[in-house]
Amino acid sequence: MAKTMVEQVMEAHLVSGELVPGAEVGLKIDHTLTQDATGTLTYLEFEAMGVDRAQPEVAVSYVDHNLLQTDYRNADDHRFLRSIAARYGLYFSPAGNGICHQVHLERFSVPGKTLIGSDSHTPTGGGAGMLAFGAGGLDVALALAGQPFYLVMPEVVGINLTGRFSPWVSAKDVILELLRRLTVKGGFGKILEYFGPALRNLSVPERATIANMGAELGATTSIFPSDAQTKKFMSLQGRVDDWRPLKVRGKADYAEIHQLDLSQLDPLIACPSSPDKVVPVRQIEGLAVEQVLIGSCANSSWRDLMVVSRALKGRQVHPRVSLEINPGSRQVLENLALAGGLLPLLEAGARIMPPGCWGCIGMGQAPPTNAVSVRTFTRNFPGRSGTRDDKVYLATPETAVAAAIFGEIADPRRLGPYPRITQPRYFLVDGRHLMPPPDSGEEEEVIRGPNIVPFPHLSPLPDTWQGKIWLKAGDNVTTDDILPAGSYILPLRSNLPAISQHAFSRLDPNFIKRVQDQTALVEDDKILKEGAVVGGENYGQGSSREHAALAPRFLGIRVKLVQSFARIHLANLINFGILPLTFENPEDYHSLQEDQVLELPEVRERLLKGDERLPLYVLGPDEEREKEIWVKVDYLSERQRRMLALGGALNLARGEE
Ligand code: MIC
Ligand code: SF4
Repeated sequence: MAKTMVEQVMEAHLVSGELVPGAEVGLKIDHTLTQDATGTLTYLEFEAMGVDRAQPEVAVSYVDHNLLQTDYRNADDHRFLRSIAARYGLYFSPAGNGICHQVHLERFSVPGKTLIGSDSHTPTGGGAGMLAFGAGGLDVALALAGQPFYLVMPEVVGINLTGRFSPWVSAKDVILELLRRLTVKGGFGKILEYFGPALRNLSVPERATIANMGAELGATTSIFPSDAQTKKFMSLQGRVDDWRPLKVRGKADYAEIHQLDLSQLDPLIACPSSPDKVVPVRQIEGLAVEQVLIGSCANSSWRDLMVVSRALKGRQVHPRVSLEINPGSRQVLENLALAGGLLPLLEAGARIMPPGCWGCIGMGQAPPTNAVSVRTFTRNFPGRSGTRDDKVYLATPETAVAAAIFGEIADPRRLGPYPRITQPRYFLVDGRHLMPPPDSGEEEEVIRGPNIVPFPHLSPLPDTWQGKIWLKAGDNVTTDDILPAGSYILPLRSNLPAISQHAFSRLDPNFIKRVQDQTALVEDDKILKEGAVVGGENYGQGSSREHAALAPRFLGIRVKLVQSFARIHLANLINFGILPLTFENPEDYHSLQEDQVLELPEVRERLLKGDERLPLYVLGPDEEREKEIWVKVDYLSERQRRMLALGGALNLARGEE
């Protein structure tokens, strides 16, 4: 059997472990990226490691998320990131350059290289044949310090793409179809490897759209071959020398194979409020729409905006609709202008934002109350837009522009002849705004604003742990539920004590008050100083933000007991010394309630010994053991067990005992 592309790239980067699904592997990392909302904490962690210069071949710090500067805080973060890049030898991409994934694809992607980024959509690079992972900031900080990236070896799943898109169907429909079939947890523990005859006609930006939203499936990452299309993309970027081939030479042994015929796809749309609630657009046609947003790292390439522009040419945006365009990068915007794509957008009544994430993470662009908002974005988790009870639908640029023109959800085929967009023969490439690292950073001063608070010391795990269940949640809890983003909370990303006050506010607006009341009441009572959260399946899906692990930890949550975890969140919990436990018998979930007191006897010793299952007791009013439950920790490596015992990865990296 031939090697999968994943095996080929992993073998070339393997530092430790074996490529056996379920085993821990350590990989050498060639590129790192951060964005501003996760980057400040990442660099505070990196600084705490005492390394003088960033070690990867390419390390880039992007500013694309926290673009509203309503006071000094986001602006201070941007300045801090610029100074850190100069001090430690990173590229710096300032506000206005574009979304990290789009810019990285354009300016830095190299087939066959490894990339980790402190953002869950880092797999976008898989569109250009990179093996690219979303990770917590601490994992990125460790890679910056030259350490390997550790992950549990996933299964490699093949996706065979055949056929050609029919008019008004495009790349986002492929991933929406996979979300419809497999759901938001269908990709867990898997890497999706794409192949098949359809790739001949699929450009790198289209592949990147598909790879990007593998994150919504919960997949570890996604990868496409590097072929003639990739070479064409890289020559348009003026980087043909960076091109190298990557393909399977023969028949690979995939764990499973999914068939997808592009010609059979209809325009699809994900309904509120989960990316897997996918239906054909025609099923919900006629629903009045008030906002249409086009952009995000999934759909803001030159092709995406050109198709919108062509569809709008000579037409007007419906008076009920606010159409807003968020270009993926300065390069996209420049080339859109060059190809005559900007004027039809302006004439039709669209609002053009500077390149960046904007409303995708609730940084402005919140929809009105009760309004339907159609977006080409990645996620529509409840309230993420900034408006409570929002109604956000996710679709292709084609379906989005149809909604903007008709003022209702409409099958884009109603728009008539399809303006197929082919890649231009020439692309304007201007790298002046990406700041390369200076030769030496020793003289550079790191500039910190008052909102940038140093990283706290995390306490080690006690021998026996006791604590209360502070929250019981259901299935598919997102990191937006655990720690919301949006324009009010994002400026607190560099200030852990402040941002912690918003933990779980979506699930229970009284959470903080409840925790504070309890801990204040019984200052000296060890039982109530720490807490646990109980959850269902796919706990922690969504963003890579490590704040969603760290803020609860800061408040005293040391234990998370759930039916299953999402990958990046699990890694983040371990990095910050939170015990990630799963039920041996998932039914036990139903027997636990908020305010019950739990005990994990001799948990530290059992963990370090390598026990795969642990006893957990529910305690009665006099600390008597009322009920025994068995919980699992069989997925933890020896390295992770040490981290948990010490209270987190930084304590391990600092050599604490
Ligand atoms: C997201 O799309 O949820 C984000 C905002 O890009 C996050 C990162 C963050 O929370 O800063 C992600 O996807 O990892
Ligand atoms: Fe930015 Fe949205 Fe992409 Fe996250 S998903 S990186 S917020 S555009």
